[in-house]
Amino acid sequence: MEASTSHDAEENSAAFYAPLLDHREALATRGKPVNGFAVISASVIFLLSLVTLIFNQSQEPLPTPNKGPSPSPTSKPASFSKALPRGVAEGVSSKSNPSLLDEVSFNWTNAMFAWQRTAYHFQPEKNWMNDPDGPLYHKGWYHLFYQYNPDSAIWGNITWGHAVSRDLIHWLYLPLAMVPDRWYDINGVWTGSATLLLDGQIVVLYTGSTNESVQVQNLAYPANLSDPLLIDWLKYPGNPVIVHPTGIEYDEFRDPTTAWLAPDGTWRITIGSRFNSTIGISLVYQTTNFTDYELLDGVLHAVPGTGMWECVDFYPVAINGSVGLDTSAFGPGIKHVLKASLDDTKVDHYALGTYDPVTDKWTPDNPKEDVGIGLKVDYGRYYASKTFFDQHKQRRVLWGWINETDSETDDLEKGWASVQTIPRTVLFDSKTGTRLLQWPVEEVESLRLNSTVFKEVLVEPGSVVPLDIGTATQLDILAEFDIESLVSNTTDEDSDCGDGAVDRSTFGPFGVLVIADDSLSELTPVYFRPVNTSDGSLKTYFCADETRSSKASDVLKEVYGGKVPVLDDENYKMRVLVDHSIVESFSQGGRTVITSRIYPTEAIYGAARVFLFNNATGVNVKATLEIWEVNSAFIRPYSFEETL
Ligand code: DQQ
Repeated sequence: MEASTSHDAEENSAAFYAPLLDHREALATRGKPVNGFAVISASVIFLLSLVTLIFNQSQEPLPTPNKGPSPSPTSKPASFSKALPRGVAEGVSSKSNPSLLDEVSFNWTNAMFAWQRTAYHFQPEKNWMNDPDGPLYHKGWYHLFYQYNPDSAIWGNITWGHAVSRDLIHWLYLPLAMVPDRWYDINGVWTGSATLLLDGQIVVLYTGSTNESVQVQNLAYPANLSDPLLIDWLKYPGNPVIVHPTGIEYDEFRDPTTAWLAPDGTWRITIGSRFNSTIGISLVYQTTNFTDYELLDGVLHAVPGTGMWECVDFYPVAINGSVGLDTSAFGPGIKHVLKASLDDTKVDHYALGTYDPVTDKWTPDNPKEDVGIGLKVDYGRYYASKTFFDQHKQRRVLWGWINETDSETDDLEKGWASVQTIPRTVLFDSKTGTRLLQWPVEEVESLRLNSTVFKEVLVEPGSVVPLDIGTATQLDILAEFDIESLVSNTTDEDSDCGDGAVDRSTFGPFGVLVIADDSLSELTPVYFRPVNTSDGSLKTYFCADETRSSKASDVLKEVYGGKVPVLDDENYKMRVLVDHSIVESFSQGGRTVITSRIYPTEAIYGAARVFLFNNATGVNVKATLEIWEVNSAFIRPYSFEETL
């Protein structure tokens, strides 16, 4: 259902932007209980704090990349002629890949496009989706809202799509929760978060892009809390509840977080922004009633050089514990995770640190691994992630958006764009003490069908071993690799993931090839690359190589990866979820995770296979695997006639 329409012509008349450019006037216009002096002081203190902060079995080696001629060219349709990525002009991160403009279009068939749709990941029936919004659990149902264009497979006209699930796997599409129908969100009901209050109420804060593309924060709530499906949503008549403060650009102020209750009994939220063109920051607001807010001095955190922070997420994790924590949890034995989605690079970064609820500042454990310059949530195609505390199962669950890496023209042709990752539980990695662990929610295992076990399969240097498992487009793969060194005292250059899986070194790469055809003309390697560096340290990289995933040239194909700690008593372990065009790969229990977005043209339907490979020059690999075929999830529209 759409949001309430009870207001209002009067609000529309107030849709001019002088107030929004000046925090004081805006507050006066809206009659907020804050005096001008307090606001000026707050803005000055805020700016000063920022300034202070700145200063302070086949024996064939793996084939090399196909650099041969591309498939037959076709001319580019006129609709694909924009040079700027979509979204940027509207004041948001890019939502298309114009870098593909110069590539030769592939002759895609409907069968190829149809195969790309996933079977057990969440995606709308049709059209465009981006960020996950306001995930929550209410009266037996998981709710997922998402940035959605109901009219087309490209970004624009952004509404809140809505779906519910009993188990985070099977989903029912519901009517749109909120549409752009007010002056303060007419250019888009953008990203936001939900908070469950102590008395059982639910509030949502979201960014509205106004009729002049100014970013403001708005309040909404369910019309009927006793409805488990939360079908109807109301927008607060006094919206917007927060406008950008002095010193912050009108189009760099978005994506409010879930609120947390501070020890003083008042609520806090944080909102990402940018200061002085280059410094990524997160502002903190205090509220008691969710309609009136006070900007607190300074910022939660800032990192020079990281640019605009979108979709900030801030939450506690238990240092020793196997359960997730409520967003307001605080005290000994707890660390806080700060995550920002970097507009400049389209990468989600996080860091672990300590939150001081008195000063409302967060300090990273390791400043060298600060937000935006250290760990990535996911090293692949992944953005705008958001967690929520699942009070039903006492766990923190993470959602992330997998954007397309093909052209808009192809998305329009397919009629849909984007997928959400399998929801993941998030825990602190007490073994390393420096990372999070992400793991697919346990419910995904309910989709496992028959499995095949392979024990200690020997994979010699330079070899590829087929694994006979039948249909290989929907898989859950658990693999463990033991390596036996054939050389001594060898060191290699530390070259991260190298130039992909064909780049051989002494100890790697080795791993699996998924969505590969028999002739290995298309394949996606997921692999480890251990390196004995000259300084005596052993490092391991976990990587996914998309460069030969498709014969088409009009899709982005990256080598993704990052370092993964492999402790002395551990083997190399990976879990790989294959779902048609999505491959989600987890190493060492989820210390390093990579999502791949691939568009094969031949390794599809019955032609898709799985192989082991070892492209190291100096190790034998013994691989033990269990591979499940994975059922499709039921994801369909909700019928109001049915009884749930
Ligand atoms: N997507 C939303 C914004 C957010 C961006 C707009 C991140 O609120 O900053 O669709 O992908």
